[in-house]
Amino acid sequence: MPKLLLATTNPAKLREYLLLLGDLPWRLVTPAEEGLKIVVDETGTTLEENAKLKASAYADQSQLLTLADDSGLEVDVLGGEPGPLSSRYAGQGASDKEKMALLLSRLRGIPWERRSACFRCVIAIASPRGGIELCGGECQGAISFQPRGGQGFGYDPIFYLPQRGKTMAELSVEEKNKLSHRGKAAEKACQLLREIYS
Ligand code: ITT
Repeated sequence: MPKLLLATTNPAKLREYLLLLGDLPWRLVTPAEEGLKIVVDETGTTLEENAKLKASAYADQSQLLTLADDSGLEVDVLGGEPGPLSSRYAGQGASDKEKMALLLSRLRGIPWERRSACFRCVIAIASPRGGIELCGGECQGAISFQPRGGQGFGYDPIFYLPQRGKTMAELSVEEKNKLSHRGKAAEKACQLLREIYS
């Protein structure tokens, strides 16, 4: 089976992708397994630009078909912040706890009806020959008043899903994959991969 490189440094994201893409006729490999140590400067201003930067940097280095994503949380009352800056929201190296605390402090006093938010994920699939394809997915929800749940990563404990009556961090990885922004983008990525690259 040919290899497909999952170009992420985030172990929780990787875990989600191993399940989401597990049925594809590619052997899923990680940067660590391929001995790759790349730092990609996410200098783009959009998720699309940053997803492309990551996927093409890893595809160049590895010479493998490569999938990367850039994802983020958009909070309506904050004009779409933190958006592409989601991972660096409370400064480079800040913990998930610090990022959530900062976001909750920015939303202090904002009532439930105005706490709507959306997780977005853009996947880029880059071929070592230079071709690149994009697809995306979204998940609507609201920012809760305090964290709840111990699964997932990032902002999951404060991302409330009204249709489930739970935060994203109260779902198992399988349940999260069924409704998440990444799950929806990965479904399209699977179709693209089967159509274009098999
Ligand atoms: P890679 O770039 O190496 O893949 P990363 O964690 O830095 O890892 P991003 O640049 O895409 O990934 O940053 C996205 C940030 O947005 C992530 O660190 C979380 O804080 C947040 N985020 C994205 N998807 C999320 C999800 O499914 N659940 C919770 N938070 C998420």
